[in-house]
Amino acid sequence: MHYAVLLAGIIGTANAACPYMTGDIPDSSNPLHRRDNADASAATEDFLSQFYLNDKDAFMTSDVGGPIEDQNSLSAGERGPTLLEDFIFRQKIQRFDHERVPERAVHARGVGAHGVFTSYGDWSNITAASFLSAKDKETPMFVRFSTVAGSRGSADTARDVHGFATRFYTDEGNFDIVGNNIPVFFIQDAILFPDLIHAVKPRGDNEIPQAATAHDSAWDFFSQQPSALHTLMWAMAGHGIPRSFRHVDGFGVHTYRFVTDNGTSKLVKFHWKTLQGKASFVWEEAQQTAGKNADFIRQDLWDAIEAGRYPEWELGVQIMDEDDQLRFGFDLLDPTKIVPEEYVPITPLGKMQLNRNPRNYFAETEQVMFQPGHIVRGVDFTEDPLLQGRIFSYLDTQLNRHSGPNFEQLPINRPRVPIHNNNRDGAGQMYIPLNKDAYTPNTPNNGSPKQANQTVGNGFFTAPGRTTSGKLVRSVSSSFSDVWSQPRLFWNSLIDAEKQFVVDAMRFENSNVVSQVVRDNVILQLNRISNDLAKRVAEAIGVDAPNPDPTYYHHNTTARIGAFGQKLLKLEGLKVGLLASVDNTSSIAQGASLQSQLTSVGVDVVVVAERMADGVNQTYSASDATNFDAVIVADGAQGLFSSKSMTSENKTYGASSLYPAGRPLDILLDAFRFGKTVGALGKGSAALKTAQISTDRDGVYAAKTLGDAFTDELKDGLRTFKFLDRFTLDS
Ligand code: HDE
Repeated sequence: MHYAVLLAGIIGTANAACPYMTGDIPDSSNPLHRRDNADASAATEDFLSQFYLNDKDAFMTSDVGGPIEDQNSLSAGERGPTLLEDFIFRQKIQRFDHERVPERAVHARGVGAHGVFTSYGDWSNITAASFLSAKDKETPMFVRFSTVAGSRGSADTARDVHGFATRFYTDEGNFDIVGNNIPVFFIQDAILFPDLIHAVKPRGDNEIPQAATAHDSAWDFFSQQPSALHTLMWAMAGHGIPRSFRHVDGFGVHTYRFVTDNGTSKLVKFHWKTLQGKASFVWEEAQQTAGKNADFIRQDLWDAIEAGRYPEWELGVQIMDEDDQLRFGFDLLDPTKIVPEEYVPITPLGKMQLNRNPRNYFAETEQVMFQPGHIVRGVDFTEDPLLQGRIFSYLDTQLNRHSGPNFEQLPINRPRVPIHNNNRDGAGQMYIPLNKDAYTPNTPNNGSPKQANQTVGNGFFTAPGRTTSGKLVRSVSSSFSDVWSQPRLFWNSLIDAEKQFVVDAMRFENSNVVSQVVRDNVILQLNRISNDLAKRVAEAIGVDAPNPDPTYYHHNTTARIGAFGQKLLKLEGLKVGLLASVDNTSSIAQGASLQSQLTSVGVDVVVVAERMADGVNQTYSASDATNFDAVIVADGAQGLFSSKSMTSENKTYGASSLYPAGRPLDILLDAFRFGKTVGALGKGSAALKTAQISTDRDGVYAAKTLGDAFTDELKDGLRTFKFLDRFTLDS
């Protein structure tokens, strides 16, 4: 039924000559068809606005355009039964009953945004892809970030791999890089995907636990299918709980091919590097956030874009020769492997900026249908068996979600170029094809639509040099068999605090595993990566410390692999909580002064007090350390932090009954223990004393008055983001 709404939207717009509806030849004056320097943002607006349905000052109609005069159902007499004849009632209820489409089988929880890709140069020496054909060439984009395991209503901060799906609406059709924020995957053969997902998803009988891997079946699978170990290490190390989507890198995971116009091919790995810098939560913080604001991460992206703080990523590729497939000691077709940047550096190709929120979540974010099979000329697949399976799966799942093959005609999926082929009919067909002879070859239409390679010589997708031969086998390639050396490379490359986070995460997850056999198997596998890791996890989960199993042990390391320990590149969209008191107006006024010093770096100050008042943005009743990236106690608010206010002898449970007992002190303490910057102004430093937080510690700042010195320290603290010395390491 939603097609009817779309049609109504189209009919209601002025752009009756839209080339997408008529199939006209591209018009070079149309920004959507300009070959270079197109204003891609305007192009998105131009394109999507054809489909906007604006109800302003309109009278209500039924789906077929008749007027609806009231909202009462038709009954036989004032107190009589509702009549079947009431088509208005039936249509309204029926439409409501059909509002949902099946949520995605995986990656159900997500958030989308529009953006623009700008090429840094003319890359025709490595690819014929037209969006990379000229310096400054702009291409409209849509991106959807997601978690994997949780259902559509699950919390954003569940520990998980995160989807990073990007679509380029290029002038030669849609190109999707459907990637993740972790550069490797759990399995090597697509046929195991249902097993992986069934193991990770909630139990079959009681549907517990939601959006979590801390249960028997997940760890049973991970420990019996050790190809999962590498991805698991990344997820446990902090990449599984990012601070926001703005702060994650993205990866194409598989090796792909780039093909030039003359048919030369190279192997490439896609990388999206965040230009905000990487930032992750710590586990207790992520858990607390899930309860306090399950929408934390989608809200972060939405708010940043609404405020004009457009997040950016650089698209780069590692470029390798066809002959390099086995050169690095592992197989480039194996999706459980990274190519260390020391072996092959990343060549930056261009930049993506996300600059526009969707106008309607369902129509855009829910209906966007990414597919690894959406490639453009100049990009080709490889024989990676995971990728090969994905090319089938995504199309199949879209058919299920949208009950037919015409989902590519939905506004968010529609290529921004005219479509001409002999595909016909199906549920919800939106075009009225004028060609009555839908076959090739044909004479009535002079052979139209013509095959591209017969006309412009640029028709091929498949790299002309690709060959394949071999016996039919059902087996994993022997070149895929070492699944322990790279998890060890990852472990070796972490800083101590990150290693501790891995250990803590595995202790947490396996403490929830009931089966002793599964826990034993987990330690057996971890011990193939590192005896240190295995012993530390074993100690907490009732497994004997194992002796070293050194077959895959080595001392190699690689750079830039962790989620922590690197300074942020931008502070935009971070929040500082200023803990103030309505009883001291000057404490509240410090909010405006602090804000004026932080506006230039895009940081927001949130003034917290006992109740809403002038200059107060949030109450203690609604606040929590998870709301802020740094917490500062204002001069004059120290009275709210007396330890006495924590005792039950005080019948008011704290200085005020307006918020839970001890809340201001909890905010300060939690911020400190989550590794955040904390500080105090003037007499506010008494609060630090009460909390026993020493100003000698890194990331703890106290100043008599608010001035440049203090805000510089605060900014530096925010850039550090997490003070890792706050976390206790195993000795
Ligand atoms: Fe997916 N995956 N996947 N996946 N995947 C889906 O497609 C699948 C894999 C990824 O925001 C589904 O439209 C198989 C790797 C993202 O809309 C489904 C295999 C990577 C998204 C599917 C994989 C991903 C999906 C569910 C193993 C990173 C969300 C709904 C062969 C490179 C896209 C849908 C969005 C979604 C199948 C493995 C990323 C069922 C069979 C590896 C980001 O088709």
